[in-house]
Amino acid sequence: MDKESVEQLKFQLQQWLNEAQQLIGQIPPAQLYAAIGVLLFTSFFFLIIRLFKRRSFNTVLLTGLSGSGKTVLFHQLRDGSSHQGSVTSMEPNEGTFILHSEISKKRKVKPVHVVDVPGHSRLRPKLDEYLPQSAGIIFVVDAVEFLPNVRAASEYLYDILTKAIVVKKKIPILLLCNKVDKITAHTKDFIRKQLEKEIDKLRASRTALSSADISNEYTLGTPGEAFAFSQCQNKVTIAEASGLTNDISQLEQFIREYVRA
Ligand SMILES: Nc1nc2c(ncn2[C@@H]2O[C@H](COP(=O)(O)OP(=O)(O)OP(=O)(O)O)[C@@H](O)[C@H]2O)c(=O)[nH]1
Ligand SMILES: [Mg+2]
Repeated sequence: MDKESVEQLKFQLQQWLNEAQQLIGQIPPAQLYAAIGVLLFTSFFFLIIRLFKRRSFNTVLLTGLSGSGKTVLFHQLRDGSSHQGSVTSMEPNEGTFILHSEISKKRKVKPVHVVDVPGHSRLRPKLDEYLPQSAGIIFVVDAVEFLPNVRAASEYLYDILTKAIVVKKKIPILLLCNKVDKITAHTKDFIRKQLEKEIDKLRASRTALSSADISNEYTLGTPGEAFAFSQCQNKVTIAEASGLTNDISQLEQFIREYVRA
């Protein structure tokens, strides 16, 4: 670019600037301020929307003791069939998909990120990796082999309910009584009451352990009252399912309540 064309460009720019100044001068100040106000307001509005959007997570976690049926449920949610459910999982199963029952729907639905965290105690810490972005936790309970495992299930549930992130973010929890296809399955009311009773006992013993054990950062329930899930800060609901016979509508309902389609 030679010197002349630079000069020309400068001149042109100066002219445009003058014109713009004149134009702005012609606008009444009130109108100008209003325009700036609207501009600021809309940018602010979009910023807020973006922030909220980022907060709406689509991860749900399947947790619970080994053998409760998480992997079968995972496959039912994804494929509508129960294959690969009979071996103990050695690592988390995860996938982002549209629920199988929603595939035929005409309108577009938001995919769900489902993580099946194995119940083996060595693999449970994996749960912590997924908690920060989870929209809900499904705690699967074997409704048939319930009584022999009530203590272990309550301990695991107690650990989840007292995790700082679960309490602070008020992550909703679904207690899912699975295997109701079997006539020997216990009712969800019975299971809820037994879990509450067992957690009440745990609370007493763990509080007595004193502050030396700080792995559980929050105390559960209302002091001086028998423990009930209704005392939890986060919403705890109870439902039934049978992964084997694909009776999972209550589970899907919970998922869609917290991961909007
Ligand atoms: N009757 C009945 N059996 C079921 C049902 N769901 C799972 N099972 C059986 O329970 C056993 C364990 O199921 P899994 O899905 O592998 O259990 P899991 O919770 O993934 O276990 P881990 O991976 O060890 O944590 C399998 O033999 C399943 O066939 C059900 O709804 N009804
Ligand atoms: Mg499994």
